[in-house]
Amino acid sequence: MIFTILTLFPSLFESPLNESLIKKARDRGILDFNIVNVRDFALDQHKTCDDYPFGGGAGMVMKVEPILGAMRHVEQQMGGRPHFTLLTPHGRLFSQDVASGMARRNHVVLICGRYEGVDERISSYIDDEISIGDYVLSGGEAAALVVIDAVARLVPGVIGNEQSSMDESFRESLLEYPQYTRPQCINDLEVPSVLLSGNHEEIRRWRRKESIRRTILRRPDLMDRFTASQEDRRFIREIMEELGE
Ligand code: 6GU
Repeated sequence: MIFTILTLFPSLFESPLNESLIKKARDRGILDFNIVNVRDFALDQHKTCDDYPFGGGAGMVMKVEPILGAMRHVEQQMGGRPHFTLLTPHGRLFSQDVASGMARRNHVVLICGRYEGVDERISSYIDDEISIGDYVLSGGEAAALVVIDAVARLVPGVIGNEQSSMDESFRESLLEYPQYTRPQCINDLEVPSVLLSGNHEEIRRWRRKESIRRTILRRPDLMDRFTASQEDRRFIREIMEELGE
């Protein structure tokens, strides 16, 4: 899978895309990255990429022509029209489902806008607009890295099956259960004894209940699209009783 990134700050991507999982996937030829400097496609001598907003107001607006120039360059380079996504705070919300959809594409282009915005006419040329959450970033670059990380781990071969089942559990809309490793005791903080019992069925039940407890306490919104089994409904009743005590 190829990610092309259109940005005014190409150097921001150097280290994050050359470490760990993504670096290994690159070395194995599973992922490829193509970083394009939008400034190279500015039309004037000064390489201007932003300008004052029509109608007045604070901040600058990113111009359309340099982005369009970079998009045409990518089409010619790749011999076809890839899927173009603009990263912007007013896009639709990124999620595990959006990531799965992207992971099925051969070539995704991520366009990093600056936070004050891109000239609205860019929307006539792109396929999707995505935001990663309800907070303000100074540009789409950090968001692009989030999207790349989430999508890359869904591309076959990038990680083992063990990990991918963890990503699946988020689609089931429950938070992960608490994890522990050695030592068994740190400053009086003990590992829950059930995890040392060797009883796999008891461990499974404990983890399931703790996943549900966390979700109820931290992300009650996720419970709306959770379909509980008979066992889950019993756990929910128990958790509610425990909370009431
Ligand atoms: Cl994609 N861009 C910016 N600038 N801010 C954001 C965002 C994107 N997603 C959340 N906040």
